[in-house]
Amino acid sequence: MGITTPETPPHVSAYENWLSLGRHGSMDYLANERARIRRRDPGLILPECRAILMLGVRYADPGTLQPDDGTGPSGRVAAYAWGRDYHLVLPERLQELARFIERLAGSAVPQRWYTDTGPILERDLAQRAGLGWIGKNTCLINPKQGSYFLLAEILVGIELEPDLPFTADRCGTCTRCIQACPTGCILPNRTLDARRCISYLTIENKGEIPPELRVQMGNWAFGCDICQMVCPWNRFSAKEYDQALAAYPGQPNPDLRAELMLTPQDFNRKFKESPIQRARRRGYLRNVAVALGNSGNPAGEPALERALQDNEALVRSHADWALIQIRKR
Ligand code: B12
Ligand code: SF4
Ligand code: SF4
Repeated sequence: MGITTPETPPHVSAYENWLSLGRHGSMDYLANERARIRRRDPGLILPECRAILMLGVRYADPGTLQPDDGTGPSGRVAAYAWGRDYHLVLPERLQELARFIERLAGSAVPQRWYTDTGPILERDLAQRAGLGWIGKNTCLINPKQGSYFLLAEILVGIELEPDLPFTADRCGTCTRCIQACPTGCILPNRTLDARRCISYLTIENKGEIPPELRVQMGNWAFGCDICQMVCPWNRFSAKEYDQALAAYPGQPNPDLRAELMLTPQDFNRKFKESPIQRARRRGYLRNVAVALGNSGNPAGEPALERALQDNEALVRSHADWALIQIRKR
């Protein structure tokens, strides 16, 4: 945890510039006027705000993943999404912390809390609260914790002494993440072109995945961890993580053929409390089809042929593409 003030985040201009270049793609919620004004001035969210507590919660290190058993084409899911959705896990904790603050203060304290979905530049504020630096991969990295942690914050209406910003840049001359990114979407100014990021393509993008990018996606079925997995700061970081975010069985490496067979009921049951719900069945099966196509494994053909009859046009078109990839090989 670190503490910062509600002043304008130091790199808000990087965010404005990023939006003006259209690098947010279809994530309109980042670009609307209300969201922009609030990101610039956290005081608009809570006029009584005097301090912001920035919090980090660790999730599993994908580098600890056991190799899959090799029985069939399997996919990969980003480590933050292996278990229960943090949007469901963290609010309870934030509420508890908010009550704890009130107990300490001995009276009601105006407060607002968020994790991810608030109009807050979380990485920028976390850097100013001393939690770490912004790496070339654009992630917030802590020298001891690495970057496998999520951010949350509580805005409070009491004066608290702010921590010092983390001003050092520990990336040095390293460029591993930039070299490893399959789609080359990491830009030299510590932002990325989200439209080409696998995380965006598999989670936020609701439509077709551009064919030229499909081949770069490998077997990622939801999110992507590559630019963090190659980061030396994650090699020696602490490995303990919050057990409320522990992986569901089979989740890190889903069997792609089985996933492609999920009915809407199966999907909702399986991913009821998982971040994968965000992609909806049609987005997830679209990703699974691409991953199967990229596997080049003929064992995927029957499932893909069945997916050609799926009710969702998005699933059908990506299954068609995937079959062509397998047969080409
Ligand atoms: C939109 C979004 C995405 C988009 C765009 C990501 C991006 N890099 O811009 C997509 C869908 C691609 C994405 C992917 C992921 N995301 Co995301 N995402 C967000 C979200 C909602 C907004 C981010 C945003 O505004 N982007 C626009 C850019 C311009 O802003 P920014 O990344 O915050 O960067 C700021 C700083 O870098 C700073 N800055 C710029 N230049 C410089 C230079 C210096 C020297 C300094 C100090 C600062 C600095 O200025 C920017 C603006 O303030 C935040 C939650 C939030 N409310 O902030 C989560 C968030 C950033 N995501 C998160 C996560 C976990 C991920 C993934 C790891 C998930 C995955 N495994 O698939 C990947 C990581 C990909 C990557 N390399 O960034 C975490 C990051 C935690 C961390 N340790 O950094 C956040 C904070 C969510 C959370 N509450 O935990 N994400
Ligand atoms: S998450 Fe994957 S695609 Fe996105 S920047 Fe990192 S390595 Fe590139
Ligand atoms: S891989 Fe290297 S350049 Fe990229 S974030 Fe990590 S230390 Fe920085």
